[in-house]
Amino acid sequence: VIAPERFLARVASRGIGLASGVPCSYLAPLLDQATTGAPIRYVPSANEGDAVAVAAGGWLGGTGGLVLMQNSGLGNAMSPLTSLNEPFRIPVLLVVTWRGEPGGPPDEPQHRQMGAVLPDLFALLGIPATVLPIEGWEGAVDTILDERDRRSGPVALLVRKDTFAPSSVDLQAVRPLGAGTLTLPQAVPGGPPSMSRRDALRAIRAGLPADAVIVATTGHTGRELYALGDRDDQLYLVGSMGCASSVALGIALARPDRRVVCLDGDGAVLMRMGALATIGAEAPPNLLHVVLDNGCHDSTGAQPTVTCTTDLAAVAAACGYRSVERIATAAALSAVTASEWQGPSFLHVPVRPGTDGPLPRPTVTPAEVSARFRRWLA
Ligand SMILES: Cc1ncc(C[n+]2csc(CCOP(=O)(O)OP(=O)(O)O)c2C)c(N)n1
Repeated sequence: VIAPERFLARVASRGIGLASGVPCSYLAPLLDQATTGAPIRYVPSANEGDAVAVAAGGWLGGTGGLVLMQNSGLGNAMSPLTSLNEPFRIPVLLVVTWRGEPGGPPDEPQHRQMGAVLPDLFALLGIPATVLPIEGWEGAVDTILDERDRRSGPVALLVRKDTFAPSSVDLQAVRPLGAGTLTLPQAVPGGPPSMSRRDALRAIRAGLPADAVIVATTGHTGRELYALGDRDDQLYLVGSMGCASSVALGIALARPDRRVVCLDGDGAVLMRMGALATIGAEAPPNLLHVVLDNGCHDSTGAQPTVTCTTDLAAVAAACGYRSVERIATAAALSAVTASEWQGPSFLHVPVRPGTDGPLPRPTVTPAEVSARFRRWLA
């Protein structure tokens, strides 16, 4: 069996500094060791897709990413793997358990179907995947990481039962369980929003310090930010809806010296609301999460979301964000973004649906956007 600390040390020596994942019992020793934070920082994500996005953010911030998951969660990760890692050419090492392997040890019925198709699924996705052997595991790790570097994309190690030696980590001592104390924000009067999305973006950019980087959610938000002026310190996500805040979290953890701003949409936040809980728990002081809430999926034809009955600011407060504010005017928005905010900070910004003026699509490709963003941060 493989000693989990040796496995992590090996991948750390290949430039991996940030891990994220969702547990599988096969990976328990590795997860216990990772939870100690040595030699790799570990972020427990709410689902496997968020974990892929956190690792992607780490890479953008200059450190390699590792994702730990059960194969039953591969479907959750499909959106960022195909619409974040692939177009932006973001490498990541996936460590995926092979539950339900045909001919393998007896397993639960819910693993049968995914177990049967797992290697074929990776092959279809064009993601190199190989079983992590116990004999000669170091060579297998090195080979798959060489492949990661060669293709600048995801690669996977498939992990069988009893691959890792039990760990001696006392989890309760590392990350004690327990309830926190919560302060919910005051309710504010409703009424139609006065700001447009473009007003809000302009106000945010005007307020931010020069060293801040921006991660914009997919759809019209990224395009509208681009319309205001293309910059190397702006990342316009396409696809991977809901992953912007996890990408921003990864960047914020990899680069604690930089201010990181996530521009999110209400539909996107609702799609992956678990990310708010992870951000609240990791508590990066350099992260500002702005939700431009137009109450609809504006980018796809303004179909309503449910934020008229869901208080996203209260959700963020309940998840442990350090400060939560509701902001209704451009002047207030500039003032807050220019202030010495202490994150994780959440700004709930009601905006009008629709777009002011033309909305060009970025002519830079996603791969160019991520490469220059990473260079800028370095
Ligand atoms: C997983 C996934 N499902 C659907 C889409 C299609 N899509 C692109 S943008 C968008 C709407 C996003 O809504 P919101 O976050 O509220 O931002 P807004 O469009 O209002 O600016 C949708 C549904 C997608 N990109 N990814």
